[in-house]
Amino acid sequence: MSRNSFPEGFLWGGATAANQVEGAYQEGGKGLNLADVLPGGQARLRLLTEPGFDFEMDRDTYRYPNHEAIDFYHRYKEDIALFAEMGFNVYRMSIAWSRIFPNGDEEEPNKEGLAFYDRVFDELHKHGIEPLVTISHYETPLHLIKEYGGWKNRKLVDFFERYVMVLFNRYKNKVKYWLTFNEINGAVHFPLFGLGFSATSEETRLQESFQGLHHQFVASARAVQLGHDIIPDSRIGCMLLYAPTYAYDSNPENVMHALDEGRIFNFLCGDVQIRGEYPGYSRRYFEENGIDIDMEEGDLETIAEGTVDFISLSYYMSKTEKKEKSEEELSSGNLLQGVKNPFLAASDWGWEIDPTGLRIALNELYDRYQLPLMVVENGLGAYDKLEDDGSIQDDYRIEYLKNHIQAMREAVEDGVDLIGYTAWGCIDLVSASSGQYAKRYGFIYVDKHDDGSGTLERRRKKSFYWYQEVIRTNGANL
Ligand code: BGP
Repeated sequence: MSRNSFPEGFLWGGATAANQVEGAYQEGGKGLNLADVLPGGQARLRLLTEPGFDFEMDRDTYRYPNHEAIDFYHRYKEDIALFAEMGFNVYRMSIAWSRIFPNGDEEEPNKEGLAFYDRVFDELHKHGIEPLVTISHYETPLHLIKEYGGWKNRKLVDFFERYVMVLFNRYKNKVKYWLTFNEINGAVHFPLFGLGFSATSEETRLQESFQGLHHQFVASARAVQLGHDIIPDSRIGCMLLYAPTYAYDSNPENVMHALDEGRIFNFLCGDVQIRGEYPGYSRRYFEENGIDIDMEEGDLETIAEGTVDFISLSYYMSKTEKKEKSEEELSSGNLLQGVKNPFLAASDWGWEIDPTGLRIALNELYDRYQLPLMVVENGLGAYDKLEDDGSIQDDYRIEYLKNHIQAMREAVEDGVDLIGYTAWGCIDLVSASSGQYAKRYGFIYVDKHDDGSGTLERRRKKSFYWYQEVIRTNGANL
C-alpha cells in the first residue's frame, strides 16, 4: 500500500555514536573515554549494572571492541557515500569528548580532534546530508571519571560548558541540529553509561544518579543558552530513552503503579528539560526514596531559561508493569525489565517488539509537550547471515522497520509534529549494552566479528535497497 503522510522536508537518515563506530582510540591525540574500558561480550551488561565497576583495563580477561570498532575514523568517506546512496538527508552522530579534550579538564582543545570532525561535516555537506550531533553519548573522558567521579561531581558542569563552547564556535556554520545528552533518563537504570560512575551500592544508586542528573540538567540548560547565542538558527534538543509503560491489567493498583513508574522514567527528565522545572510528582518520589539533591543558587533559573527546542527519543521497546510481581513474571531480557507482555514477541536479545508502542510514545510526548519530535534511534539488533553469494537477506529487519515506520505514519496522521527519523546503527557497529559485533542493526554489513576477525569490508544488505526506496518516496512505499 502506498500512502504519503510524511511532511515534505522530513528528515530521513541513520544514527551512530562515535565510540561505537570510530575506533582509532589512541589516534589523533584522543584520550581514553568510558567506552574504551568497557569489555566486549556478555560480561559488559553484568558489569554495567553492578555497583563498583573497575575502570582499569584487564587485557588478560577481556577484549575491548570499541578500540577498533568499525574504523569509521579512517573510512568515513566510504561510509558517508553509502549513506548518501541510500538517500539520507540527515546523519546523527556524536562527537567523542575525549577527541576534543583528551582528559576533559584541559584549558585548550586538541586541534587534531577538531579537524577530524570538520572533515566529517564537510563530507556530509558535500552529499547534502545535514549532521545531527549528540554532544555526549556514553563517552565521558576517562580522566573525568577517575579523577572527579564522573557526573557526581559538580565540576563537570564547567568542563562540559567549555567543551560545548568550543564545539559551537568551531562548527557554527556546519551544524544546526544538536542533542545534549544521549538517553539522559537511562541513568536511573545504568548510571555508568550516561553519568560515568557506577553506584557505590544499590542503596545509594538513586541518590547518586539524581545528583548526577541534576548536574546534567544544569549543563544541558547552559548548553541550550550558549547554543542559541552562538548559533542563532540552531535547534537544540533533549534525547529520551522512551518506553511507554502499560499496566498489566485493569486493576487500578496496577494502573497507578504503571503511571508512577512511567512518569519517573519517561517524563521526569523531559519535564525538567522541556518545561524547565522539576515536576510536582518528583517531590514525593524524592522524599519517599530518600533523594536529596544538592543544588546551587541559580540552578533552577538556569534550568528554566535553558529549555530545549525539540524532543528526540530512542524507541526500542515498551514496558509492562504490575505492582506485585513474581520472579517468573519478570521480562528478564527486556532491557528495562517490567513483566512479560503476553501480546508481544521479543528480539533475539529479549527486547520486546512493539510497533504500536511507538505510536503511543509519540502521541504521549506530543500531547504533553507540543514540541516537534524526532525519532533518533530505533532498530532491530539481530544475527545476520552472509550468504554464499555475498548477500544478506535481512527480511526480519525490513519487517521490523516497516512496522515501526507505519506506526510513525499513524502518529503523523494523529496530528503529531514528527520531523525526522534516524534508524539506529545504520551501519553495523559495536553494540552498547552487549559489546558485541554480532548484534547487528545496519543496512550496511561490516565484516567484523566478536573473535576480532574480519576485513572490515562494507556490504549492502537487502534492507539497504528497501530503505533507499522508503526515502525516495518519503515514506510512501514501505
Ligand atoms: C541505545 C544507545 C545506543 C545503542 C542502542 C542499541 O540505548 O543510545 O548507543 O547502542 O541503544 O543498544 P544495543 O547496542 O545495546 O543493542
